[in-house]
Amino acid sequence: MRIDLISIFPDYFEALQLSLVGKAIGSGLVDLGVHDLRDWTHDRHRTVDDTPYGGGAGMVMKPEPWGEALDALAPVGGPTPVLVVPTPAGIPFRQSTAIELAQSQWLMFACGRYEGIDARVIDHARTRMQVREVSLGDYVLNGGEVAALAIIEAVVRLVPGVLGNPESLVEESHGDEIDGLLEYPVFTKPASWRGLDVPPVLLSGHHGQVASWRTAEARRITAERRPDLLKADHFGNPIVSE
Ligand code: JD8
Repeated sequence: MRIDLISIFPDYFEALQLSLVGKAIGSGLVDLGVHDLRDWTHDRHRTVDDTPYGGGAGMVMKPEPWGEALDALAPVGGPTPVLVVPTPAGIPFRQSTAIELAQSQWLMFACGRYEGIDARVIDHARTRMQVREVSLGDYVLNGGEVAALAIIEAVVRLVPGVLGNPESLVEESHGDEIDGLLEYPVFTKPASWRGLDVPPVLLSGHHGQVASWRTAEARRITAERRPDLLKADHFGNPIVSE
């Protein structure tokens, strides 16, 4: 998978060289390109922003540098990426979005700052490539970089060959494979720590009982913290025990 990132803070993405994504880059499963938007400015102040039409606080990112950057990185007539644009006005990013994006061969992230990117940049890009405006969640960040980092981690770990043991994908929270419940609690040695003991069923070796305990715990925690994830009955009430 090819991933390109465009930002005025390219150093933000040094973190991608670490851990699982770093290994995926090292093994060639992921080909990463990080680009400074200012490389597509032509004035000595390398200006990327200007005042908003219609007034209002803050500054807006100018369309020209973005247009030139996208033309340079995805030349017209050539193969096109899926342009991923993090924005608080985007469609919520979910595990299902990550699974969809992981099918793509080429992702390009347009990371905005200030009050956002001139809307014509996205309208123009839509004329020649798939564009996904996504939001990481209902809170305000100062730019798209952190969202891009989270989205890339969620997507790259789904790329075949990246996860050492793809089995671990099967049981995950929000995983579409199983029932979309939240994670059950996990434990490791020692069996007793500061007077706190691991639930005996987990030491029993009785796989059936362990599985039942884990499912019951996953349901309990989901009902407590995310009833919206639970299947609802005809009246819309969450179905906790099946
Ligand atoms: C991109 C500029 C800052 C946003 C004025 C603060 C995503 N879940 C999310 N929250 N915030 C973002 C996000 C924020 C961004 C940009 C994404 C580009 N900003 C702006 C509008 C209000 N400032 C996000 N994904």
